[in-house]
Amino acid sequence: MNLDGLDGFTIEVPSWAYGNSGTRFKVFTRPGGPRDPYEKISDAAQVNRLTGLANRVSLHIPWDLVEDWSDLGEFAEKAGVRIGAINSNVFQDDDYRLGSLCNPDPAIRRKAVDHHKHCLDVMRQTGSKDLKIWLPDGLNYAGQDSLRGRQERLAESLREIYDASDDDHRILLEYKFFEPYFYSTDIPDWGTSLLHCLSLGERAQVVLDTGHHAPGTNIEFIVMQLLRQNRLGAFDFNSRYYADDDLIVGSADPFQLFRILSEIVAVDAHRPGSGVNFMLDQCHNIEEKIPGQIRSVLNVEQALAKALLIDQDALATAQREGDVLGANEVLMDAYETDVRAALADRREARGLPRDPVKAFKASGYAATVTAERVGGTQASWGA
Ligand code: AOS
Ligand code: ZN
Ligand code: ZN
Repeated sequence: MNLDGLDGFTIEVPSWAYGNSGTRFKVFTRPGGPRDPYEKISDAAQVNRLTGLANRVSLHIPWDLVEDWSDLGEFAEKAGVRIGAINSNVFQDDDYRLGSLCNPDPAIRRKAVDHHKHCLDVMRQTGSKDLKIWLPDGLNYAGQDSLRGRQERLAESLREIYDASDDDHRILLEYKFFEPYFYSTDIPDWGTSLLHCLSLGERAQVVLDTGHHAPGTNIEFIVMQLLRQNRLGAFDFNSRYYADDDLIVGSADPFQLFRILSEIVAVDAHRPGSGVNFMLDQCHNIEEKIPGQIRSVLNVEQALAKALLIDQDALATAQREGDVLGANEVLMDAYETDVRAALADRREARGLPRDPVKAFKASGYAATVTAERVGGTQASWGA
């Protein structure tokens, strides 16, 4: 089984996956939860240590504020990881009740643009190259604000952020069709995100969060289309049942994950340097967090391994000859192949544990940090 295509493939993990999280009704606390960004990075580093797959950690500003960014960067490197995308946050401030970059009040737009400029500064100090923007902006009622006016304000605000960024920075623009407002959101879909990116410039690219679509949406079509335009900047991988649940990627629909990664493999976008940042955007509310993240990166690796097994020549022949069932069979043959033993062998050959979840449990890390992390306040989804 040739899985060489996995060489160099990595996944970025989110700092917010390790802090306490929960539902709209209750945040659950776990013993040993991280109290600051350093401890979140230590937890994230466990995922990389045991899988060899997760060498970057996304940060969230202001949830992950520290006094000395280069110190945090050095700390991360000593732990074997580095700082990945910087996520702005314009959804936890009273000022943003009516929006941030689209707000009708120019003073609030100014504050939101300045926050993004601050994030660019954090990137300069941490060596991060990606500014990831997800906006909570939207409307609950028809007529509440001008749909068109908000797009103009958005374009203007994004322009200022883009122009303030460096030549080696990327602006990653995420879309979501609902929440926190429900009549409309200001970046509801990939088309809107892409239009803004196209007018900003080449360094602006779309983030596809797999949880942010209506049921039944053909996500792999969107992946293909963005790749065609060279504008797929990143994924936020997760799984959903009804809404943006941020559940473990590949847990609800592993076949969908395979289909998405098939489009990636078709144009070699899984290779390092392709420009697609494969990130997780997840919260582990009821399961253990570090093993949850380990499971997530392994699920992505497994789906990618299966996508790499697709016999592209046989597929192209069947498609050309109009062999409908034959073409589908080529895809299903790859998907149905059990790659677990081959992946375990591959890990072993690289000095990694065959079963990273089991190895984490045996490592005693959870007990050690529970003993160490006494006092202070644990970080929660948010701070
Ligand atoms: C929100 O629904 C988005 O998925 C964003 O990516 C958000 O920044 C992330 O969930 C962390 O809060
Ligand atoms: Zn997301
Ligand atoms: Zn989301």
